[in-house]
Amino acid sequence: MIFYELFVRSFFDSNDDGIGDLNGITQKLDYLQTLGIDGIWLLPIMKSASFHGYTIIDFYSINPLYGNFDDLKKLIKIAHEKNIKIILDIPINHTSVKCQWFQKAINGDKKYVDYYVWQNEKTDINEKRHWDNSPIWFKYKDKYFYGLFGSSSPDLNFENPELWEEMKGIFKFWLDLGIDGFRLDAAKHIFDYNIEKGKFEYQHEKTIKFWKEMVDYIKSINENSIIVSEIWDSPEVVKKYHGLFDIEFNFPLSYEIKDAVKFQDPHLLVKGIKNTLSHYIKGNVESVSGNFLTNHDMNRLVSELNNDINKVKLAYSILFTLPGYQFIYYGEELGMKGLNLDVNFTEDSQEPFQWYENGFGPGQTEWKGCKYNPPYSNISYESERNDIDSLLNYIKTLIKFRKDNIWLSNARIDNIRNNRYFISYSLIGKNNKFDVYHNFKNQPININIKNTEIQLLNGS
Ligand code: ACG
Repeated sequence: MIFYELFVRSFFDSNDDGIGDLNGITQKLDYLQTLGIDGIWLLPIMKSASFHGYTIIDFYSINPLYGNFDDLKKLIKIAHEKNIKIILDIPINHTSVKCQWFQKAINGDKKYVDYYVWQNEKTDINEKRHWDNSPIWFKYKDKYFYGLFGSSSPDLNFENPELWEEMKGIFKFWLDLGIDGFRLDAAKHIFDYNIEKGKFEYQHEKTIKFWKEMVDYIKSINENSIIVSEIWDSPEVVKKYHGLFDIEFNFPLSYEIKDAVKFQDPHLLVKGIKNTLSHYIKGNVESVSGNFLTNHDMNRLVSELNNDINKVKLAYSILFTLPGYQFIYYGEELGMKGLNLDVNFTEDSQEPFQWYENGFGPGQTEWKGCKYNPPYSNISYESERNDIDSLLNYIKTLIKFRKDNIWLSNARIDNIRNNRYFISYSLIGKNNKFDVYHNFKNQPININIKNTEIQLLNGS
């Protein structure tokens, strides 16, 4: 399966307010179908005060700027007619400070006080987030609350069993509307603060127990639902969750592919494959690897690879010749640019999708200016759709290759070899086998395959 990660605000605007919306996606389903994707991952669409939507005010609502429930149902219906599934991003680790639950908690409603994590006698309110030193304790009126993702998003307290039931209600609500599954935001963080010890600590066993119950519940409503987990961590941590979710995002592989291409070092890719796809080497796949190069938290690929389009194409060739499913972040198929210099400030990789070369036209979103993707950059649907050499058409070809060879998703990897400039490996299915070669040098190289000298062009 190939998924398209879609930021509604930036995609297509159906009502001329400059902000993308659900009807806009419905209008552009033909584009997505022609691209060849099988599923859309909608970034959060619930009511939220933040531009990205990860701070939810009401889990049972749709951001009015994006549309209403009828719009969503229509989108799902037409997407299904085109064999496209819709999965929803669902950030349940925290709420917005504007959420009614938090407002009631602040006003002393006991039920909701227990929904959040408050300072106790052991708390060190100066403790910082382990990966970037951001504060995690915030004062609201007279109390400090725990907010791993910042002052506007207090963490929910999953020690409280009532919340487990509340969450099931939320999953059911969206499944009943026809949603095909979920992208579980911040999945490793459900139990990451040890209240008894008064310190930050990942408690993976407890988190796994929580998700097992949620996954079983979701599957009891729709056994075909698709559950994707976001666990941004080392392969060792990701492995703890193997088998729990249908698809696991493979963050370490995304780094290894990009670094291998950037530094022209195939050995890094060998390392990435061995460390993160070992289950495909052993042929024992419990959770599908969700492979991607970039997402909304990261630099866009063209910027990451210093505008070297050959390297960009090589990275995509690698992505589409590994087992697992692929996720493409919107706009990446055009080669849009953007740098997220700070993980707390992600607007620069979420710029309006560029439909037109001059920067305006029907449906073009313009909720923010385009710092990285100004008009007349030759990065637009209009300029690329009929250009046979465009990145858009390159990616379309790769998607088509993948769809013609569905067996690749579960292929076993064998015979991984590399030298200074190339890597080769075999992908093996029940009745099929491909030998894959990627050339990392910026010029053709000669290699010997079965006693025949073959020239490998720059790329794959
Ligand atoms: C998700 C969303 C993101 C969203 C939130 C909060 C969560 O995609 O858009 O933020 O709803 C951590 C979390 C992820 C989270 C990102 C932003 N993503 O785990 O769930 O932060 C290290 C840490 C990771 C960390 C990553 C961030 O371990 O946990 O992700 O850094 O850079 C090696 C290591 C690996 C290390 C990496 C990178 O690979 O093995 O451990 O990861 O290097 O150094 C949104 C907004 C935020 C806002 C929030 C409320 O974007 O600004 O605050 O909503």
